[in-house]
Amino acid sequence: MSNHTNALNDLPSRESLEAFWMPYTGNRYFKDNPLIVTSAEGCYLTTQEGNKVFDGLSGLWCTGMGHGRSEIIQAVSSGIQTLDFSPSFQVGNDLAFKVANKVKDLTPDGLDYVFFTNSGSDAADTSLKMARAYWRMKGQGTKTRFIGRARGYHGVNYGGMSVGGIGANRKLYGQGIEADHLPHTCLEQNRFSKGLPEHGVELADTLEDLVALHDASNIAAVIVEPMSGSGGVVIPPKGYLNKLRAICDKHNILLIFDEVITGFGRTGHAFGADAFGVMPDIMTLAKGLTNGCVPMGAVVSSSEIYQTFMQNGGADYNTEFPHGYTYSAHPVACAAALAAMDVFEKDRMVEKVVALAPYFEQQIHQLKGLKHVVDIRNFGLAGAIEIASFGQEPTKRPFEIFRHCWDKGMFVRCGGNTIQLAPPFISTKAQIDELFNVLSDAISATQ
Ligand code: PXG
Repeated sequence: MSNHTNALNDLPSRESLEAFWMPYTGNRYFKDNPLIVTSAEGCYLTTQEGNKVFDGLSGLWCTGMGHGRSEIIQAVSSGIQTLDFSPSFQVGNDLAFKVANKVKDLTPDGLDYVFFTNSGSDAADTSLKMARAYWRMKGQGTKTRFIGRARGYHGVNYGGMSVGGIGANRKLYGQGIEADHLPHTCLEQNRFSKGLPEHGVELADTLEDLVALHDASNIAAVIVEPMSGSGGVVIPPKGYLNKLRAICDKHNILLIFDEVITGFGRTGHAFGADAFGVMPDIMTLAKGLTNGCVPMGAVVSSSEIYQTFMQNGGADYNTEFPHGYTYSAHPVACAAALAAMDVFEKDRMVEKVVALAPYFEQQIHQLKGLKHVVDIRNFGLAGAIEIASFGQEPTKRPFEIFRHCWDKGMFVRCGGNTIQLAPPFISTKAQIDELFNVLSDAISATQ
């Protein structure tokens, strides 16, 4: 798959790579060893050298339905020609209402109001502001604290960073917002579990300890990913999310599900809330909402929350929620989202994931026993392989494995001490085989 076809002198010079300060990237290594993608189609990326690379992470968990979907491209092309921009403040574009209705229809009953953002990070911070404002409007303005979870990821803005539980994403930035963290649920007894792990439901009880510490009168919301993705595919133990929900109900604390990764099919259900049978008060979305092709996020809230804003908003021309982005409900993003949700339903993406997930599970667990493999976790079409630390450098081997795989025509993600996988929903069994063959060789080749 990695035949070098084009002449290397077509590649960009070292100097021409300098100006782009790349996000979440070792810039110095990259610019000496660049990996540049120039096109994508279906399950494959094409590199500058003309090599095809299987997209084992669906972009960054966002292009589950495959690259270059013609229906979405058409909708975006004609959408931008019809309406390139129109504000969403005091004026609304026609597509925005359609997208909101469609999101309302697809998400579980009871999540009925859709606030648009530009990204998952914006959605996380919007959800936190929504939660605090909600309590203030209810006359409970001391409810300001948030509770996240170790290994959680809620984007990079100040609120999401603070409730996030990945140290490397926080330690350089000083004071965030008031947040505590539940422990993560990656227990030793759960290693090599297939799907939902058996042990760890009791870890939800640490929420009771945090309530005892701060008192519920000071806590606005708990925010978790129903299944965490970039923290290393951490699957909730059986009964864990139900227990979190029950404790939140008991103490009048809002429950926010960050479904930026679990939304739109990844789990084999439309949303994580469906997969795990637990309803949040607020859900955040991004990524799969447009199948990744135009940036867009959303926060979906219960009627109770929306109506509280309406009832406490003052005169009816007053802004009830003083919050929003220039590009909230951008018409081009709306065109992409409408088309993407249409494809999601018409091509029965959830059924595709349900059909392929057992094979993915079987194949990922074949890696058990390879050297360095400490744990394997999977759910739906998401999986992670935890790799033993190289001395004091836990991220070194995963990085080497990622690079090795890329050279063999396979994109996998290295994140912390894991290799993460999120293949496209439209993958074939043969492509899954190839993914694990290459990955297995790469792990074996690592020192
Ligand atoms: N919440 C969750 C659960 C996410 O996974 C965000 C929020 C932030 O979304 P934006 O659109 O602002 O990036 C994410 C993003 C990885 C990886 O390595 C995952 C994300 C971002 C970067 C890397 O898996 N997810």
